Amino acid sequence: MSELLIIKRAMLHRNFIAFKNEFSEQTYQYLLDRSEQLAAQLLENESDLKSATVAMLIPADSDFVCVQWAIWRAGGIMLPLCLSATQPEWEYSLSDSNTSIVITTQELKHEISDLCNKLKVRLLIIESHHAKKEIVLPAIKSTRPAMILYTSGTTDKPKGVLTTHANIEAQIESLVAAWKWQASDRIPLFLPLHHIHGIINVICCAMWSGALVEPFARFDIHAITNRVRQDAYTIFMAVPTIYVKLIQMLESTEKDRRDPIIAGFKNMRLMVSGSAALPATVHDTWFNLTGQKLLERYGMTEIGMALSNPYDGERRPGSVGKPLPGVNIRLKSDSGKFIEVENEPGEIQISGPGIFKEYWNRPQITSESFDEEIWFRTGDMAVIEHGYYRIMGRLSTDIIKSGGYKLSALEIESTLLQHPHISECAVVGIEDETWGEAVAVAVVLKEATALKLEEFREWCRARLSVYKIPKHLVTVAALPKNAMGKVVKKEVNTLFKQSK
Ligand code: MCA
Ligand code: AMP
Repeated sequence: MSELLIIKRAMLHRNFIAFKNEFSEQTYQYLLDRSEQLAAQLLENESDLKSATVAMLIPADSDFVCVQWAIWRAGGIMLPLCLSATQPEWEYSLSDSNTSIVITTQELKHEISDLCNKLKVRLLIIESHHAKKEIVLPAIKSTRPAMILYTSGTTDKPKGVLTTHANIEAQIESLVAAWKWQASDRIPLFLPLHHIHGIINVICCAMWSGALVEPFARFDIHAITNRVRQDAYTIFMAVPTIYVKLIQMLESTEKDRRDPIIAGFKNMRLMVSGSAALPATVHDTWFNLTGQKLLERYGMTEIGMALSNPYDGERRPGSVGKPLPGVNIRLKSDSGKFIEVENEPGEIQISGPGIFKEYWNRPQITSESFDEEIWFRTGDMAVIEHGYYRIMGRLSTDIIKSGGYKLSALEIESTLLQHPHISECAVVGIEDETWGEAVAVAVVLKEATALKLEEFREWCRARLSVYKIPKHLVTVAALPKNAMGKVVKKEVNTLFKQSK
């Protein structure tokens, strides 16, 4: 049987522990067996899912990998759903992706069963034990589509980013080589599993290497630092907000308890930050506290990881280093020329085997996102300084990065416009020490109405994931507009600075 590379890699480490928590542990052999049986459940009487989309609503533990591998081994495309998303957000993802099966657990099924009925989608509940059945799995070529992840951008609704097995393998191989992943590595997993930071950088790299993953349902700072204190981990991957929260926690913890935690961080072989800009002050504070120089890297759902500070060598605060193995990069200036010197800013364009295949069902947007068909236009500006790339910001003010999540101001605005008191609104990201940027909204109210922040946030809760809910609100008589009638986001941002 011709198996995917990630499965072949797991076969090299059959007896190693892949997942472990307080109560149980699972070997790679267990993941292989269980994913095979789940693949049989998915296939029913078919011989190949023929690239059907299978959405997974599965908690972050060994079952996540079993289901992921089962979908792949049965010939499907995995679509991991955000566990904390709202019903309208799930409905959008399932409909837009033409999902034909939703796979979930006994505990979570009640949350999604009505929606599956409404959309006439098959709902499959994973069983905790399977009678072992002989099955023949289809041969899956690496050029076949493997995963859809929804990402926000400059369109109002999120777009599905489709990657093939070959794209994913290239993304994993690049990181395993650059960051020297080993079978002896142990990593905590607390990042959400509907984005590549958690799926590729943590889970897939670990599984490729025969390493051990300790999952947490969320970023539980006390449980995680308790394990850090016990020297449980060799490697750690997080977004800047998490380092800010760890610094706040350590600085407010008594020395007796703090010192062993700091020793645990100091003993790790690698600590990585990414998904948003790591302020140089946070890099320095972390170094002064723990002696660890955070390795900052830059990536994107469409391209995987592209730039990284070195594993060996200078890790420069405020910089994202150099291209990772297999990644080609160029900077294009406003005037359309390619930049060949240092200190001149340009848009980052990336090509290579890790670049996604297409935006799901959006051929026009896909083709507009590439220059000369192979260079993906990231929309991020950068400059080279003394040999290292530094990210300068994004071309679009409609994209917000909060807590490591990429948010579309347009998507949030279109939801907020459904509020009965709002006649117009403009969403912006404003600087925030903990979250990087915090979502803020300026609203024009309908006549004789009022809006209180707390009530408004409550209204948002049923419609938007928690990180998309505005943290700040101002009411204005009119939104600042340019001659074309477009809201000027820079001026809305200034408005918030003045209101602080
Ligand atoms: C939560 N809260 C927020 C936000 N999120 N407030 C403002 N802005 C936010 N973004 C509030 C909640 O309303 C709640 O308030 C309180 O904070 C606690 O919420 P909770 O969700 O429990 O927070 P947390 O568990 O501490 O979460 C923080 C987090 C999480 C761990 C940093 O946001 C996270 O996992 N972020 C990582 C996302 C990620 O993986 N991004 C990678 C995308 P109250 O207490 O009042 O109710 S992939 C990517 O970007 C590319 C490819 C790359 O390069 O990696
Ligand atoms: P996503 O769409 O969630 O994959 O987010 C990708 C975006 O995150 C990139 O286009 C950047 O804007 C941002 N990003 C990721 N890593 C960094 C970093 N180290 N510094 C600044 N921005 C980053």
